[in-house]
Amino acid sequence: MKEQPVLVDTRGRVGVITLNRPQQLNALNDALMDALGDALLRFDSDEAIGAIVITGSTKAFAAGADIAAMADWRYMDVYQSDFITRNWETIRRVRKPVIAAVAGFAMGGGCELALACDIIIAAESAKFALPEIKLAMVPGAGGTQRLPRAIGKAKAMDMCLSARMLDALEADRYGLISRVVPHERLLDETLALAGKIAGYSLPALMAIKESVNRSWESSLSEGIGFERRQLHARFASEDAHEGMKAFLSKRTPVFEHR
Ligand code: CO8
Repeated sequence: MKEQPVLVDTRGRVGVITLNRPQQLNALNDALMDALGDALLRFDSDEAIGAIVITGSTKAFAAGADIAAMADWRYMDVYQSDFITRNWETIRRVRKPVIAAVAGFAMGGGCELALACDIIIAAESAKFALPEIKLAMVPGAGGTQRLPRAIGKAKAMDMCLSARMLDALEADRYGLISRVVPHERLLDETLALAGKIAGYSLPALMAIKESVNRSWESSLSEGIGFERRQLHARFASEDAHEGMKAFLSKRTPVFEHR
């Protein structure tokens, strides 16, 4: 039977997507990226799902774009197939929280995929690099844009120009990731976090995600204005009234995700 490039599973309100090309260290080819995009959009439109986890194997989250697939491509191949935009950008359309659970190598496009997620949980074994320069390539899936926003220009330039690899503790210190956990606890800790997030009111989560992302792309006053509208809109939410009333009557809120 043909191997599936991604495996899809659900744990309560959490959708779990596992990159599944272990022999190639989850190198990202078109089939994998198309399947990842499909799985993300399916979970995003599934009312029973409140958060999404993307993970890889114990050795690699993903070692980058598939070099074997790319080696013979020419300009017209990538231009006409709309390489990157066609399937790499799908993750930007997802409105629910997406958490990357990273063990082992997150390199090149694999590091960029993690950077496109909302939260990155790294095992102590995680290693992050944008080594495209070694191939005379450039990070082309958002690396030169998201990395400096995440860790600042000085560290980002160092990583992009020298191919410097960061271990999990360095990545944590520089703000590239959200948390470091023991290697063997990666999935349990990530699923616990994702489950907790998925239990909150989904429209509130979506509003927060949209608002934080807006902070990357707007001036402070535009961002504050956008946030204000999100705040006002909360008063149209049944969950917000339930959350506040439950607090006042010292009971656990029951959210209907409305
Ligand atoms: N593409 C294709 N195959 C890969 C890749 C990859 N990115 N990475 C590893 N593999 C394959 C190896 O060729 C090897 O295959 P085989 O067993 O058939 O020889 C297998 O996976 C295991 O790899 P190694 O034997 O090399 O394992 P090591 O533990 O010795 O080394 C490393 C692990 C350090 C991760 C090493 O494999 C490595 O350096 N890989 C390449 C990393 C890299 O350069 N990534 C950037 C790729 S370019 C990129 O992402 C461009 C992004 C820009 C646009 C984004 C969309 C494409």
